[in-house]
Amino acid sequence: MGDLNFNRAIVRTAPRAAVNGLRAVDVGAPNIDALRREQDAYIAALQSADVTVSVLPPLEAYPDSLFVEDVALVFTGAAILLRPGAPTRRGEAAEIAPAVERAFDRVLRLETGTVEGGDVLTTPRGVYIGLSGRTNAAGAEALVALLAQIGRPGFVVQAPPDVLHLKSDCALLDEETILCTARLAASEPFPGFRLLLTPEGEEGAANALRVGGEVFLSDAYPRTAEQLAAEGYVIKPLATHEIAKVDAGLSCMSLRWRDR
Ligand code: CIR
Repeated sequence: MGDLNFNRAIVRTAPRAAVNGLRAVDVGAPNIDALRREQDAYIAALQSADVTVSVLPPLEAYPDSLFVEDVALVFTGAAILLRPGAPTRRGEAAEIAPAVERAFDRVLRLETGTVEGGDVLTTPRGVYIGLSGRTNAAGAEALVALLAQIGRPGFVVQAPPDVLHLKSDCALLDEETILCTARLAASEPFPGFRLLLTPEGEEGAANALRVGGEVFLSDAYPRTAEQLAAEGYVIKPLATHEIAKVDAGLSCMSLRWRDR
């Protein structure tokens, strides 16, 4: 199933400027060496899940450019270049375009509004687009039209207030199950899916990532790990201490797809 069994990924090495990444609340700058160690462990985890990873060079002009998920959507056979809502990130889409064009024969472009990939949850039943401070209605509607061109139904939902992205609060665990915060689940955005709710106080765990047979989960959330293990999921704990200081989690550091 191509939406979980990825075998290709694109990542971008964190620039030194990542210490100046955008953050809603300043709890101090990340340590760049420690942040790169977290990124290296993430890349190694993808590789050990049999994902071939292309590593792009760092972009010092774009502090948040390691979060490649936000600038494009990738599917088996097609990709869509997005328009990030954060003004300091807008230029990142053009920077990733050559790598996306090398990897995909078919590349569509969002031409209006804003959408960041962190607001887009791809499932086998459809692609959920969360309205947020970064993704607006014009962008979401234009994206639904582009998704229709590649045979994917798109659904516009609302991200909870005060979260960065829709996927700050949810992750696809398998074809029918979504890990979700209670505050997102309250708006019933994913009809027909089984929802597993993150324990109170562990909302950040929802930015998890299913890769092959494993669920990449931040090691900061032991109760969620226990809950998912009890459900039969195999957990791959990964450190997110430094990237969390710039509001990031595990989905945001890669573009992932199955190439056939
Ligand atoms: C930003 O605010 O854009 C970055 N500091 C964090 C982006 C995280 N992206 C994601 O979760 N998809």
